[in-house]
Amino acid sequence: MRLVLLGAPGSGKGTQATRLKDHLGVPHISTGDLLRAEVAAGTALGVQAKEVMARGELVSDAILLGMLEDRFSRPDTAQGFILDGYPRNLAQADALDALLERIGQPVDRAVQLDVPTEVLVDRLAGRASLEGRADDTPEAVRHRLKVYEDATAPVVDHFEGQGKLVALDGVGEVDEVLARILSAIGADRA
Ligand code: B4P
Repeated sequence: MRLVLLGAPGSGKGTQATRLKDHLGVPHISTGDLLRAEVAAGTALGVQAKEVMARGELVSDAILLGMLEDRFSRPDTAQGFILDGYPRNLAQADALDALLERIGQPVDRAVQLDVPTEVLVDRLAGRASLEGRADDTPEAVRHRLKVYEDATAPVVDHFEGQGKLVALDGVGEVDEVLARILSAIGADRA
């Protein structure tokens, strides 16, 4: 299964991907986690990304594509993958299509998690108080939601045009949302 998870910040992409990887037996590739690992390791890329992420803006497409090409060169992606956090704009969507076509691993399904803004804001405020992530401050969250509306929402149409989109209600207990995703991708019958 080659799956892309779409949705606004706080919609549950990372939360669901962590669980889906165990159900599907494929790696979870989170561009947010890859970037945070670079920041934590203090690499040149991490130093560049740190301030951009803290402001809630998108890190440059070139950096993201380089990171993704590296990740997809590892053999574990041959069995499939769950991609979480990418693509975040139409240029990234086109770059992803080209990369996956080159390695013969096209996306099977893109799952969009729909969650109202007030729920997103509540969830991210909850994470801010628990984890203190630099980009979960109220100001950065407002900006991330705007970036999502402006740059990322059109990516949904990109996958819809390819007939690969599944849009789901992302509100509810984590296990309820997981069950909806598994059912929608036909992975609940194993
Ligand atoms: P991400 O790490 O992708 O952050 P995110 O959008 O907040 O999603 P995440 O997956 O972490 O959160 P989730 O909704 O699961 O990106 C962070 C930053 O990295 C970006 O702003 C950008 O700067 C940079 N970046 C990443 N990818 C990039 C790209 N492709 N291009 C450019 N820049 C990029 O969870 C949020 C909270 O909700 C959690 O506390 C969770 O516990 C809670 N939650 C989840 N599901 C719930 C449920 N059903 N009920 C209640 N709470 C729930």
